[in-house]
Amino acid sequence: MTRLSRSALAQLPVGAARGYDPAAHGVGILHLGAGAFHRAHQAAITDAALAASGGDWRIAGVSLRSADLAKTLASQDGLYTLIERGAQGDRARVIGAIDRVVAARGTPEAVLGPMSDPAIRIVTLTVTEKAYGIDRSGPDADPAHPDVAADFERPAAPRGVLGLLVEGLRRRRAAGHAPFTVLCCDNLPENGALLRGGVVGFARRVDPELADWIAAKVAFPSSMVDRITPAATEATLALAARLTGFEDAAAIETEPFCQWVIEDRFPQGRPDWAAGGAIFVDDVALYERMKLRMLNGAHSLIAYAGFISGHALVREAMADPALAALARRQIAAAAATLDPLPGIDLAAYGDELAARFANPAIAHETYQIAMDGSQKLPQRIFGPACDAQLVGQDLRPFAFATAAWARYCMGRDESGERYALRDPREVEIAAVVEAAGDGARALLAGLLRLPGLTPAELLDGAFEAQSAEILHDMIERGMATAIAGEAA
Ligand code: CS2
Repeated sequence: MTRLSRSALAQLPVGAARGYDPAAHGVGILHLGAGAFHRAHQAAITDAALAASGGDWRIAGVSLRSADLAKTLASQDGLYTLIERGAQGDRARVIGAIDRVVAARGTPEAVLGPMSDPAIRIVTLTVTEKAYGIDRSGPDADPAHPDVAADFERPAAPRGVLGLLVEGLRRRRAAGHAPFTVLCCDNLPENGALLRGGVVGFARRVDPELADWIAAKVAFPSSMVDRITPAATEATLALAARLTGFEDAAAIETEPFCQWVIEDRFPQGRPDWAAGGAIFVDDVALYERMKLRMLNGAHSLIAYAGFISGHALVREAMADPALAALARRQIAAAAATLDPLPGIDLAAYGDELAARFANPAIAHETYQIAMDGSQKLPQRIFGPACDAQLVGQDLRPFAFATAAWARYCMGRDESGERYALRDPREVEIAAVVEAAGDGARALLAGLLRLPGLTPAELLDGAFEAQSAEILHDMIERGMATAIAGEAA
């Protein structure tokens, strides 16, 4: 079978490409973190924008960890197949928005070169919560983060996200070029303001004048991104070949749903992302909170409770009536903490979430979502729990999700088998687990008190007591029984 490449575009089945010539468009966006999520979301929407309205807005992607993707995409002229999988069946489309992907590990110039190029007008990011190194209480750069600490020492040869952005902006300023806009697309609350705090804070320590220039000149719009995208497997590649007739080693699969809500602050211009379905609003915060609390909060509950009770996939967890009921309870409890959103029916949004989680065509691993809990729980579970507590709303759903995370932190399944926690704070977590022995109360207290993790108002009160009692039950009777009891 022939490998996907530019010359294949004309031979694709009808509708499998958007019909514009990718090579006719220059590069205007640098994207950090070119993994499956970016390729299923921002790149797909940019593809639609290029087809509809043109512009020099193709994407140079940066892979911060692996070099494989860079090589594979290079051998396919940057093209890859995106398969949407839903009730209507599978639909494949070849995406032409990515010009190239470069591997940046150990070669900061691969990122700094394009950042210094005035043709790059936007830098977008999906690097995951843990990669930033931002102290959220500031927000400010977190000197305890290994990348931040290393980059403070050698700011001209950075390896971390904040260091790269600051050095890139320093070079732009030195060359007399206008700065690029920085668009965060990770699942963090008020992600634009957060990243701005981290970047300006970093710059403040290495070059205070540069910090003032960034604070005055660089736009950091917030954005809310949503598309459930599991890791690709061999089956994904085989399906892509079947649907397009071309071999594709970079194919990915995703759900039909796709949402991108963006604050419209792009001083150097932007693609016509609205043509690809993006929504531009003045303030993204309400949408972000809705998505982080309702979707991601329920996802985390399903991931921890599902993983421990033996469900490898989210859709399998949703086929367990008791766990599905708890997922719905979580969605409703999260919705109750939100201010109304213009034009959005939260109940309908919640129903849609449950249907998306149950999508029989999407194999999304609970273990994948369980990763990095210490980076996710604050905005997904603790934030809404604080708001719920303020108005006397029942805290039980949030306590149950917290207990399920704590059970997962024990690092052993119910048959005693060990698994890797995959959390940047796993050494601290393991120390708490070790010290607590089998005591649910001590374990929960220790985990909640990891420095900077839990808001003070959730400690020592009903929330902590309830979480500890539920954790005790999960350990004593097993997760499946705890779930069934909770849902009854
Ligand atoms: C998930 C998200 O892995 C996770 O933590 O909750 O990646 C989720 O699938 C996306 O935010 C959906 O838009």
